[in-house]
Amino acid sequence: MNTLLFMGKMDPSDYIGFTFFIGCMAMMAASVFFFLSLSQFDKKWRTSVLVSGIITFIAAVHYFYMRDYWAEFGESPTFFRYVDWVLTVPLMCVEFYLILKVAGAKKSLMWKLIFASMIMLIAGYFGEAVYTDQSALWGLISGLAYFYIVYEIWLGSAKKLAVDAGGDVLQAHKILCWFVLVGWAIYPIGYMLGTDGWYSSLLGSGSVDIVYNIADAINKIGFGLVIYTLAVKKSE
Ligand SMILES: *C/C=C(C)/C=C/C=C(C)/C=C/C1=C(C)CCCC1(C)C
Repeated sequence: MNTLLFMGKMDPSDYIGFTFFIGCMAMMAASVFFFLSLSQFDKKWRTSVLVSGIITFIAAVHYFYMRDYWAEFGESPTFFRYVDWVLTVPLMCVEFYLILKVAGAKKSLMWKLIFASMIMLIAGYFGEAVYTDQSALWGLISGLAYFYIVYEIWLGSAKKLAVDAGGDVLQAHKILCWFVLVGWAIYPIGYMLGTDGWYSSLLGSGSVDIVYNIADAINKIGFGLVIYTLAVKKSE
């Protein structure tokens, strides 16, 4: 069957399928919102909002496929999920760089964050899809890369730049830092619900997808709105 045209039957009690559907719509709506707002910003801030729109747009396309995959197979679309993340999470790292450029952020900061995010995601994919009997180990490696990102933006060079920039940029940076510390921390919970490890006796197992879908909506759209708000303030 042509997956592009296939419309899976929706079971009314399939609440996981429902979150895939809503996720798809929310990401599409957010993209339209970000794209159509572009002309109101000063040139300097347009790129940041454009990247927010690209992030939600990439997610919308993946949600379209994931929704379909879920409807057809009733399984977690782990592959599409990670392809989505591998594209969108580095773009979120780019956002940190873009807003801190006013304080003289160097590309090396961006590459450091991107590199750590790739380690985080590749290790996560290994643990969730490839070496599933070593999920806890790969989860740990992924978690270390995650904590490196948290360190870099909360206390490291990114923090220093944000303080130098001050004002609206510092405020936006702080909110984005909270997104990474709290919003991103939802993902390892999903991972632990979906894989076996020492944590299984504590958490049991549950739906990875519902956790990931909620986390994506918060992080991709919320993150984008913080950037949007900053751009609005700076373009006044
Ligand atoms: C839009 C998608 C986003 C912001 C995805 C973020 C994903 C993570 C922060 C994933 C983190 C993981 C760990 C820290 C350990 C377990 C494996 C992962 C990949 C779920």
